[in-house]
Amino acid sequence: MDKFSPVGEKEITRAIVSEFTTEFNEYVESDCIIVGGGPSGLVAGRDIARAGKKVVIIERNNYLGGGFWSGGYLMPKVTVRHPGEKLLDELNVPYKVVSEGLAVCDAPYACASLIAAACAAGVRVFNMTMLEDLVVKEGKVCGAVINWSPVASLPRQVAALDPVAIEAPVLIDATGHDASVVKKLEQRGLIKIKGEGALWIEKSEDLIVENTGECFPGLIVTGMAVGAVYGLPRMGPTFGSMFLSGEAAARVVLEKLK
Ligand code: 48F
Repeated sequence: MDKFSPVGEKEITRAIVSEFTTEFNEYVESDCIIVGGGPSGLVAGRDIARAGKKVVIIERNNYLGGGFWSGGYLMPKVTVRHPGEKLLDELNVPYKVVSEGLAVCDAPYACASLIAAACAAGVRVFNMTMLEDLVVKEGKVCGAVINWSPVASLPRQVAALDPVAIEAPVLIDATGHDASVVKKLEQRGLIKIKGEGALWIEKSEDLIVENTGECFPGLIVTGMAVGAVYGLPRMGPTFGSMFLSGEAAARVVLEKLK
């Protein structure tokens, strides 16, 4: 049996620190910052990176995928209404067509495949990183104020640790139902969030894709955050529009970066 190389603690620590800081330094300025690594953010990131742009996802958890790991009701089966299965085909994720226009697949298989596709395309990820605020200059969003998630959630009197900021000419709010990025603008009276409507699957998916786009100069909204911002009906445990909305967000970003 092969023996492990005689590498010890200091080499391992240096490898982590130097690789991370080199990459962080490089991505302090990027073409696009995506906040939220759920299905819509991952699809958007994959397409933007594939176009050769520098894109970073900031994610408050230590894992990507958001609500994509489970289908609904603690059951890891993802439903996708037509034409959303196109993405499953691209990712080579097996699925079953259970009725006309409705496909079902395994959530962990689909989620892991999408994460792998985004990483393979060149998306960088800062995990355990929370968006605390936005950089807004001359009426345009142009950066994200970030902190480590555990620090950001501590009370101010315990950890008055200043965050840092990273810059990009365009940001995406892919934070799901919370619309956490747009909320930062609302707190300053710069935009009004309507809040998600009641569940209506047949209506919501098309509306989410149609309304995906720039909601404030420099800020694109995608995925369930679109529903929250524009008061669209919730769509429940189905994911096709998350994929198509992510693709639509990427197209808007690439057009703006031209
Ligand atoms: O919630 P999430 O999966 O958003 P999505 O891409 O997809 C929604 C579906 O998963 C599901 C649904 C469709 O059936 O209704 O809910 O719209 O992923 C959002 C990600 O954003 C992260 C959060 O941890 C999650 O991984 N996030 C939210 N707020 C912040 C954040 C923040 N302030 N900073 C960093 N990450």
